[in-house]
Amino acid sequence: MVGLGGCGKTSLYSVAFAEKSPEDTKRLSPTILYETRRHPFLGLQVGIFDFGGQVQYRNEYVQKPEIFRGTDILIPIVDLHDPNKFEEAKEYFQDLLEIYRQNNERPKVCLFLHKYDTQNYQKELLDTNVNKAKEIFLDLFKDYTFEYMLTSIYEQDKLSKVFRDLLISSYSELKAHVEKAEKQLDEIKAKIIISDISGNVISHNVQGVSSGLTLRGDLRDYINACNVIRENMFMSDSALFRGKNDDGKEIELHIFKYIISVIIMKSGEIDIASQDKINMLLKDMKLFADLIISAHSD
Ligand SMILES: Nc1nc2c(ncn2[C@@H]2O[C@H](COP(=O)(O)OP(=O)(O)O)[C@@H](O)[C@H]2O)c(=O)[nH]1
Ligand SMILES: [Mg+2]
Repeated sequence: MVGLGGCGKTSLYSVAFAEKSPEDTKRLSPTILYETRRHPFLGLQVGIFDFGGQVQYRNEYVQKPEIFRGTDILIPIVDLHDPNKFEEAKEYFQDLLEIYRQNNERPKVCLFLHKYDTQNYQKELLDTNVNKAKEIFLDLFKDYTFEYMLTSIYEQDKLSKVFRDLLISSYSELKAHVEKAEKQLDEIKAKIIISDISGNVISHNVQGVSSGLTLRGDLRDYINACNVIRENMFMSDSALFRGKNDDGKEIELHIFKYIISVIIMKSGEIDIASQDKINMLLKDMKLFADLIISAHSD
């Protein structure tokens, strides 16, 4: 993630990956030089580099092209609330592209036209700025695999999906699976959460179980505990855990290939059609886990 100081890099990270609310970001101080974080996702360690965009730091790391080596996905960020800085941002991105040229690398580029919201900002101005930004930035990355998004930390669910899709985009077959699962979830009359073993939510049909990509703490702990039992007691790569009470409430946790977890919550008997769909979903998630494992070994 790269962009001028104050464009929203640290906020994006905090809201999507670190369980912060959009309000929490108002107290952030500008990133100095650069910050790196590691985030487990689908069994890989994803490195997230938040490059401070203030001019004194920018000059420093533009002179160290090696910092940028090995980028898979570059996310240039433009602050839509600050159109007077568009030209400066453009120059900065051009400097970066020059570095990638020198490094002989061509990361996939996903431009965020960011702060696409009307928090302390006028709607009419926002639309004007989007048009202006498109004119300035869209052809800058024409030699790259490129897409752009309108993003805002105030749309946390949408933002999590943007990051989720970016993170799985390197596994070509996975996206179709995720989309299929999402459709299946809509049709099932039980609460279902699909996540990875570290608690990154991939898809769900329950409100309020995640903050950004991160699953609620109690369920995360549950997955974690079951995963340890899977490993130490069952010594197999997949396992099923179940809990229920006298009122007919039930929770099921499936672990597939030590990487994917599916939680199913029922509040009583469910109809046969839904149960069939659940069985299909589980089969599909098993396949999904297999795909991830084989992608890793590639
Ligand atoms: N309205 C709005 N403000 C945002 C958004 N993202 C970040 N901000 C605010 O922009 C300011 C600077 O954000 P910060 O993440 O520190 O920028 P950085 O220097 O690029 O890391 C903070 O006050 C954030 O609350 C957004 O999507 N919409
Ligand atoms: Mg910052």
